[in-house]
Amino acid sequence: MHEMHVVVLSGGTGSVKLARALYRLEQEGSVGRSNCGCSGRSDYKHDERIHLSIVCNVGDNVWMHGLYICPDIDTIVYGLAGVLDRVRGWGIAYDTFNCLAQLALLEGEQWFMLGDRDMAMHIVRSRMLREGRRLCEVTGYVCSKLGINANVLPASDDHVETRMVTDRGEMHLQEFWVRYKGTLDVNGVVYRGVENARACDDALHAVEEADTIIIAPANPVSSILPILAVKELGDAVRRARSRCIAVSPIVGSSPVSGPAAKYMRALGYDVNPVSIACMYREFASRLVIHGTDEHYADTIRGMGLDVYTTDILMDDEHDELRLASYLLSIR
Ligand code: FO1
Repeated sequence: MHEMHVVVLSGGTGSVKLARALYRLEQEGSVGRSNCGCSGRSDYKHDERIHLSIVCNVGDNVWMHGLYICPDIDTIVYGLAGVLDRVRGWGIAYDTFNCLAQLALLEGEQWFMLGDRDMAMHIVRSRMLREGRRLCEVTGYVCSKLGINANVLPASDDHVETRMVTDRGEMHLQEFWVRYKGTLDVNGVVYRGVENARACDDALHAVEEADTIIIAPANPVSSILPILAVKELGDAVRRARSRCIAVSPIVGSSPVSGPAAKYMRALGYDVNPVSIACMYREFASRLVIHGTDEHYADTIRGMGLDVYTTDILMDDEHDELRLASYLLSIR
């Protein structure tokens, strides 16, 4: 049976919904379920097996307390392992924060919430990195320990840092978003270190071998463009443009979640699906937009992309599977 190689370019909180649905389809194999509604399997049938690789943004990685935190990688890992806190969209469900409380006693107020169980991930990762292991090896290792059967790959093993240029100066994305709660005015965004970053070999290989590349409905500025700014990866996706489908993270004039609107405006874009087409047109040949945005379709087609309209909102597991299945059907 033919295996369909699917690559997802992924950020964190929004992307994990699509990633875990594709993962579920991968795990179920090609054998769909009958319509009894009682097997716990998804309703969707495919005649091919899926081989899934998720290429994760690394621009929001940050060193804290001597530990290397990779929020987008971890959100995907926890999502696929079934332990993600679905309300927050990051960290482990039911985690406690005792270590952080003790850190606050010793070092003063902490603005970045690291859970006790989550901390174990950062301790293991940081130790392995200090021993000279690459981030992709470390990620593969923790995935195997957590029983994840998909390739979760960092875009790069090198440190790239998404930094916001604000009136208070340039700062790490986490500082802007978490410490200052996204309240400062943004004048620009830079991906520090990206010029010298090499693509993770496995991520590059996955993109080159992919039958379908899906750009997840993620923040284009802080999640997807930092992946594509890694030169070798961006070039590989450009070469695979005809096989690349992007899902708009914008419905009407608002992002489905998060600060995408603020970041897009900072880069001079209006907030609508046409701007998403503009940002991705060199990388993707197709854009999936929400049904109510049909009126943008002709403009986007005029920009050289095929347009598909469907319900792109993912409020529950059923929505996630529906969108994942739809994307596989239009490849
Ligand atoms: N987001 C917050 O808004 N506040 C936090 O304290 C916070 C802690 C945190 C810890 C680990 C982790 O993996 C993610 C965390 N996030 C937190 C999410 C993160 O800041 C962003 O949502 C992502 O970087 C954006 O993709």
